[in-house]
Amino acid sequence: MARRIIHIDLDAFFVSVEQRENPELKGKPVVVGGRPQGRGVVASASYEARAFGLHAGMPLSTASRLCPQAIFIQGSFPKYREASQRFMTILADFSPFVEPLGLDEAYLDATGFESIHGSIHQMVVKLKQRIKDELGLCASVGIASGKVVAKVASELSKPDGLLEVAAGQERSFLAPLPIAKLPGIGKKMERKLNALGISTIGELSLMPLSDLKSHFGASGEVLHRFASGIDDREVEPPAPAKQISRETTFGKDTRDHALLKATLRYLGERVGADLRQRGKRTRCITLKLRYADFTTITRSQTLNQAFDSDQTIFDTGLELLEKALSQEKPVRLIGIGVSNLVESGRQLDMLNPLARRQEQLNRAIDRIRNKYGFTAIQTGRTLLLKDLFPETKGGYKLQTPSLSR
Ligand code: TTP
Ligand code: MG
Repeated sequence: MARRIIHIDLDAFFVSVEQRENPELKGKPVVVGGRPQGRGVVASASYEARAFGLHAGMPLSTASRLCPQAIFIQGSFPKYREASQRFMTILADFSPFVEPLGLDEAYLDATGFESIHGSIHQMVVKLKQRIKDELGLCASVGIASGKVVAKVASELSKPDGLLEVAAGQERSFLAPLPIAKLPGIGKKMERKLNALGISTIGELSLMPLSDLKSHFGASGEVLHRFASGIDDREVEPPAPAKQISRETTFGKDTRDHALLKATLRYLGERVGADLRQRGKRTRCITLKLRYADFTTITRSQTLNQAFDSDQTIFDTGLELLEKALSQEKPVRLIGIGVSNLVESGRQLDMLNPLARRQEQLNRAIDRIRNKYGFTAIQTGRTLLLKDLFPETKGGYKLQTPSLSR
């Protein structure tokens, strides 16, 4: 059966999330990436801003010179991560074979799904509509027999596009396009190929394989296949997480033990929620501290029984923290993680009434948080963060958005 591979990518992702929240920004040149006086670069530019030559990676100072009327927004990563998770959840409703590539992009294998939706085209129309209705975002999609052609097609169809390349048309679809459109060809390779007189993908596909290999080594062969529209790489869903962690850097280095413990409790609860959502338990807790002088330590503890309760994550983390704090150096970063994950066979703790009650409590808290937001219910320990950080539905907006995985 001919494969049908979908590549999907959200349009101007960070900017579109901001526009959804603030409709006044719609139809205007908008840049996410910080203040124009700052030293940062453009992360995402609206299509109106792109008309002025703005693009991702451009220094903000250049961007504001080229387009002084652009609206610059600092952006908020947790918000984008939440939108990304919801995007991936919608994709999972359409195919069990989803390979995410970063936050706003994925491959789906839809081979054989015509029978469910009428056609793959129809399937994608429904998919795009759900993303619009539920997320208020636009996606562009390419459909082809392999990943490379699907990706080129979605890129070419932007914004709000849908482009299907029929089986057998891969080579002729790619042929007229400039070589820079082929994934894997960076600036350096483009210059080298241009110097060899190659400017289109069609010309590249006609280059003798031996020439390509002598210029580019092993990648010459891949280049040859991709330029000819041949790509039989599978869509690979990600391997399950081996560890889950969250960390944050403080706005100011701190020796405040109450703040350190409250932050540890909060980060531990985030880890616990993630752990339970994945249906896992852990046996190993790791604490990470980075001091003001940038020395970093990690301390781990392995327990006899696998567990998934916030209380045990925190109690173990706190024990490790208290030992580490004897060092009296100001702390720059704190993090907590769990590893050694196992599937949570339910009823592990049926004989232990305290563990059973903790489990029930955690599930009740998870349900409330999923419905009303993370900070809707809090333990006494984390209340102190209320005065320090703004709250969002996803949780506290910490000083640095580096709640990492
Ligand atoms: P992209 O999909 O490359 O860009 P985009 O979604 O803004 O625009 P489009 O797809 O319509 O061309 O990247 C997705 C997000 O990743 C983007 O919104 C912001 C972030 N990003 C950066 O932070 N830095 C970068 O250099 C790039 C390319 C993206
Ligand atoms: Mg995008």
